[in-house]
Amino acid sequence: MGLNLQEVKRVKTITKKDFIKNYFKPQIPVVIEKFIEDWPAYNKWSLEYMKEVAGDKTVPLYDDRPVDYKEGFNEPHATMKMHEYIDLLRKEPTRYRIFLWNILKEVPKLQNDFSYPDFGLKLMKGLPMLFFGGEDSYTFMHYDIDLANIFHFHFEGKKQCILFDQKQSKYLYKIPNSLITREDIDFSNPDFDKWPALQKAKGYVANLEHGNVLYMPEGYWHYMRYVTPGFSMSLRAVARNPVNFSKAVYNIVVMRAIDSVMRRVRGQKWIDWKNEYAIKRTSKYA
Ligand SMILES: O=C(O)CCC(=O)C(=O)O
Ligand SMILES: [Fe+2]
Repeated sequence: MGLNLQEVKRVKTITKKDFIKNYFKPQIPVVIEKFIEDWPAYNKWSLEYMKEVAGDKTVPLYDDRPVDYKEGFNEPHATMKMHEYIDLLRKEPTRYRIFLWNILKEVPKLQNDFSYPDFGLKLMKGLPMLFFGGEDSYTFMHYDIDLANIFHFHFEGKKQCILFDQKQSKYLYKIPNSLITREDIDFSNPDFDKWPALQKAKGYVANLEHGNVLYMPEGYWHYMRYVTPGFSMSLRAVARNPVNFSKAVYNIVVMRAIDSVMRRVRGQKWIDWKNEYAIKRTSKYA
């Protein structure tokens, strides 16, 4: 038996009114399969195209090593030229991922390939982020610091996303003062002897293909596995729920500051304490 996951509902396309009523208001995820077929990106965006337009850029890469107290928040583990990275992706499985790469800043002309869709939410225009991954690489389970509503557009290849809402946090071995779960949990095949509380969590799974967009409601946990090499773009809209909005402000102003002070003062002991506390706190719910 695996995790208790239901498939995210899939629709071919959707009106603004139906999106707001059926998904945004009740905060339910959805995959829209054919929303971007009129974007130039739908036909143009591939790994090959990214190599052409961004080949010379130096890109920040992340693998799945655990958090190290010496590293800053989201500090990359390696860098490469984009053309080298794309060749590597196509050649063999690699753990290296690009995470949170701002395309407007890096390759402004990519802006011409997409438009900001009108879902009835105000999208943050300055922050279209790209994510790349090789076969079988994954982005660890986390939620975003601003608890935003996220629209995740996928290109080339296949990707699997596992989602949980914030109510499930107590079953997920969440690390205190951070936005991640225990990094030694394999969410594609969790060991319930080691992580029994996970059996109580109720979540969602979505399989994305080229051109699909996944809507993730405010503060949703997400774990993403690249089944084949590919990339995605996320657009975001500020959390509207006042509780989520205050959590976002707290995370950005207080949580990050606490973490950087504690890493400096306590070093690895702080990281170790957080990891142990995650087990202690979640075990009560197992
Ligand atoms: O696609 C990924 O690798 C991660 C995406 C993500 O975390 C996000 O869109 O917030
Ligand atoms: Fe994220």
